[in-house]
Amino acid sequence: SRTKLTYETRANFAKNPLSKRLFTLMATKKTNLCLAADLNKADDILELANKCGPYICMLKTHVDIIEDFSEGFITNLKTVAKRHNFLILEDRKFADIGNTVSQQYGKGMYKIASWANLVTAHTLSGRSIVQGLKAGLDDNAKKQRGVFLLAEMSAKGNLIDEKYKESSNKIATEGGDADFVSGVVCQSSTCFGFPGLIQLTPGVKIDEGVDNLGQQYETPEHVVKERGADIGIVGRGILQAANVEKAAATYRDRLWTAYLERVAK
Ligand code: 5BU
Repeated sequence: SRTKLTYETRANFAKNPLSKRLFTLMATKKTNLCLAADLNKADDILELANKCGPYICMLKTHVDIIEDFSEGFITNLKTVAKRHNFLILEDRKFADIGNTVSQQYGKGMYKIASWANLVTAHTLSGRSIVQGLKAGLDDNAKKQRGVFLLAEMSAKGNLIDEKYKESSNKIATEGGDADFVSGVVCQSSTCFGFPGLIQLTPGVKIDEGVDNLGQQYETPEHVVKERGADIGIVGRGILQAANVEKAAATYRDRLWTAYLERVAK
């Protein structure tokens, strides 16, 4: 199964240039940690990214929770991403018809398509969600962008069932637009089988458990070895630590060791 293959090997299966790039980045930088930078001030995000940059393969943003967003913030974030060699994932969770998604992606205040290497999208509206994202990009830009499709969520009581999960997998792997899909956001190794896609799994914390708004956590070892995560997303596990840099290093070590143990013969 895909979970026994190394990231180097899986890079060769990737149809989307960004998943190939991300697999390779993970293998060379030796990290499968994605940091969820859920902070409300631009400078705080930049400071966090600078401190934790050496330990992460990707920084995940929710650009709509930033109170002082500016183009300058994006310029600085891109500089930090280049300095520390990580990709930027805007967790926008697009969910509308293609024509609207195309505008939400490229236009408005945030112009997400101009800076986010990767974005997330729900599959609720079907294949046209991927087509909508691609529609606003020129041929060159299409090769430098990708989407993670949601096939499962970590929230308690979420409405996603087996059939929805299977249909999401089909959108991610079949048809002419699958080359724009970098991976799947999900909670289990049965979400998809194609080794060229990346499994992104949120809900990761050393102290497993729940928060008071429905979030459910599992340990780094559990998500990588039992749930098939290729990349673990960690937010508050790092953000609320007394020393964020140390916490990032710890999560990196534990996620990476779990991956090495998973692929060991
Ligand atoms: P936390 O602080 O580690 O709980 O943050 C988790 C992040 O992952 C947060 O930014 C969520 O928006 C995101 N997330 C999630 O928690 N669960 C999901 O199923 C999806 C995204 Br999809």
